[in-house]
Amino acid sequence: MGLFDRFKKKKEEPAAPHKNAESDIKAALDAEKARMEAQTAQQPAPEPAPEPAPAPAVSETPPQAEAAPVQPQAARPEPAPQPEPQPEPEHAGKVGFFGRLKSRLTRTHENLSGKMDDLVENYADLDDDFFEEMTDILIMADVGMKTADEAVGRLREKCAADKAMTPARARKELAEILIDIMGSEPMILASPMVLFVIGVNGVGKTTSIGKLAARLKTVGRRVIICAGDTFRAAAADQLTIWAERAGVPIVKQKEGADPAAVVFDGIQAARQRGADVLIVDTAGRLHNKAHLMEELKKMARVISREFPEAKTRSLLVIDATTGQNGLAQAAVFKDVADLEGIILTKLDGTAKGGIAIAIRSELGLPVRYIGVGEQIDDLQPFDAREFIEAII
Ligand SMILES: Nc1nc2c(ncn2[C@@H]2O[C@H](COP(=O)(O)OP(=O)(O)O)[C@@H](O)[C@H]2O)c(=O)[nH]1
Ligand SMILES: [Mg+2]
Repeated sequence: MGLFDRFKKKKEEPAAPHKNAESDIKAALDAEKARMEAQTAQQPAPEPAPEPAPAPAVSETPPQAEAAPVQPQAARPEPAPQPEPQPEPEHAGKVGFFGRLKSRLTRTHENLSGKMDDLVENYADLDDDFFEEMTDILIMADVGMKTADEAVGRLREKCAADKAMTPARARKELAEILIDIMGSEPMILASPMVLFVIGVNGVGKTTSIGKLAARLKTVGRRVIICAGDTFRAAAADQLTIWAERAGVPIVKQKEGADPAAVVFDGIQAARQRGADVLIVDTAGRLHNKAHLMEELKKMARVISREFPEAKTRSLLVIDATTGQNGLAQAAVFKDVADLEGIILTKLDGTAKGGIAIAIRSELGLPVRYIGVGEQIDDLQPFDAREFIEAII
């Protein structure tokens, strides 16, 4: 216990920012805005970006949270009674987003669907050229050669067995095959649960945590965010802004603090508030795999010691615009963490959304959520049928 005694002394940040932190937060907010604007200037947004979420009543104590402020030493020695452990898939709140999803995926849609339209128009027969061109279209959308070959191979067999098959129907069959290859496995949420969000710098970890917290909150989960990226001061500030937007508490410490110590504080807060999900942000330094592994292991050790009843999982964030490079990152992270699945971000910013299919079939990892923009509600549980129908 000795190692952890010193952690206990550290104070947890209250849910709302301190007054003296307000200027920092403002500065960080301005910086974030500027960055967003710079990004929108670089790449024409598929649709005019609506104003930042009409901040869903950012209250210090979310409706589900207990009224008492979190005090690590507060007189509540025992953890709150366990909410019934029955897991449920997180698909409430999915809210027929289909039209919106389609509009966010226009780049990939124009690329893939546009080329498939031409293919179907240009070919009367299902000959070798037809299948080869179809394979090329998939590969150009980052579906990956192995997966494209597999999908088109299955389609060839189907077409060989059905003499009445037309190019237009073959295209529909291809979509069904891709849906089958991807599968849809909604993430099972336990309570309590610790979710590590990992990935290299800039992929969208912090942003996705904010969106995920908001989403889980709307389906009635009590969420606490833990600022485990202590590498840069700005990281905790940025996460604080997202916690405010989502209306959930955040636990953080100073820049340079031991991430395991922040996790320790997060656990205390989670116990005291009877939180369902503790989401932990992490630093994205991949250049030193050994260090990353050590850091993750250390945090995991704290959890298994201090929060053994919690189910602990890691979600790896991949930036869809990085294409095959994202796959390479995933291969590295797969070695160091027990991955629950992938959050695939920035699908709104790429014409190569086929990467989602490659991730599933080449890495064997389910895509759990997709990021389709920078607003708080731009994270959706992944649904293979909706996704494929939006892009093909
Ligand atoms: N267009 C778009 N931008 C995103 C998405 N997710 C994250 N971003 C942007 O990517 C940048 C890096 O995100 P951040 O969360 O700071 O990445 P981190 O370093 O992994 O924590 C920010 O400008 C985000 O707004 C997304 O789904 N779509
Ligand atoms: Mg970050």
